[in-house]
Amino acid sequence: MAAAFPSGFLWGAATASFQIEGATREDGRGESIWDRFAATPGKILTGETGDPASDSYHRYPEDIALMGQLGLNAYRFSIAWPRIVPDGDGAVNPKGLDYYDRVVDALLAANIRPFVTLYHWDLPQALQDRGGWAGRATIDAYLGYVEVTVKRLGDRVKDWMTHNEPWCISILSHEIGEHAPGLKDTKIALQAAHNVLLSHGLAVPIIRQNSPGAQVGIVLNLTPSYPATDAEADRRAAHMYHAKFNLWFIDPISGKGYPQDAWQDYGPNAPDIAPGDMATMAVPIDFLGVNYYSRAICHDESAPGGAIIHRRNPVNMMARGWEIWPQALVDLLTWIHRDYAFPALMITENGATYDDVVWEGQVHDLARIDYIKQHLKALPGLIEAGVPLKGYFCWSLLDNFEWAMGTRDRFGLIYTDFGTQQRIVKDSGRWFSRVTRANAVVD
Ligand code: IFM
Repeated sequence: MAAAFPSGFLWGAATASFQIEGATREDGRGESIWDRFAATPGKILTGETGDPASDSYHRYPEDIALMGQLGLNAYRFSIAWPRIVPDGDGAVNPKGLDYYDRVVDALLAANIRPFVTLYHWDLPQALQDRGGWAGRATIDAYLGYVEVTVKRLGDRVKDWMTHNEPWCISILSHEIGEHAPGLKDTKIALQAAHNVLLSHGLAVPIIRQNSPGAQVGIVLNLTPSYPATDAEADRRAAHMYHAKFNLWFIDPISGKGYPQDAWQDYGPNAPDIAPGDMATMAVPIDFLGVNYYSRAICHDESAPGGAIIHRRNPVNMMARGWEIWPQALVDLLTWIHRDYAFPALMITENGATYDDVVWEGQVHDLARIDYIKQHLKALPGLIEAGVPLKGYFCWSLLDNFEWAMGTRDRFGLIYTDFGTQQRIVKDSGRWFSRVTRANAVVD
């Protein structure tokens, strides 16, 4: 018996501007930190830049037609801030607004509900030159960009997300240094995280004002952690991972403040907080977007072999070495529903990367089908048990520029030939179109 979803469930796919658009110098777009980072030798595994990526700046009508073929009723995409305000603040570029206007109209004409992420990592470089997210000036600039964008699109777009994955914006990019701007400084990273969450809190009322009836949320990447053994030290390590990776972001936006044990562990690197900040970032939201891919298994930090392992069973992995563990998605949604009061939850990203090959014009990505199926299967039961899950967005619509991995890591339901820009719906895309039409997990 197929596991069925409630009527009105949202079936979507997700993308991000820098990952799909290309056309980085067209129509007045300014430079972003990802343009600068990708142009720096050694930063991107394949040596590629954001051009042409999947060339969706030009090919969006074809991509929207493909969404129709997949039976999607929603599409999550992001706006490139440097197309709208090329220098971060100051002059607005009308051609940037016009572009997203056309995308939104084309989506609506195809009966696809646009879910717009306002920040998915392409910060204008001019703002980074003035300190980026570690400085409060970037918050002001962000609010100006948000206002101008929502004013223009807010009559038609009614679903907004302020940020995608604040952990990646701050820690991965400013402490680990794997993403733009490529810094390695914990103090700066935690200040950036604080300012991103604060900008979220300040943006929500601006969005509501300019888009009457809007549903507004934020997207967090959450990774459940499990101790590698029952040893007390491993359990402590798993808890600290959870506190720094998950609670550090979900607690402040829910009015619980920063987790105290992680705060103490960070010592002098903890962020500076101004009076009122914590209340501001705890503004009530309409939904939480949850991005889930894999779990973390944690060792005592002093044990040999590193603190975190991402897999227990080496045969059960996607191409990048992330373990496939669908139960963690169930644990995650159950925990969020139990401990927080978000009126609605969306899975805003879930998906897998494999080394797809084209064989006689087709892509037989059975492993991806299996991954998505395993993750979808438990959801109807959770919804029945009261978890307010309203939608599932697969990452990603089509193969694209996967950040530091370049185009090596393919996540799409649709294959992109990066030489010709030809699209091929993969077997997973065909299967997903049966799921979206049946509103149920099918074989
Ligand atoms: O491609 C990214 C996306 O931009 C953010 N979430 C994770 C995806 C896969 O790595």
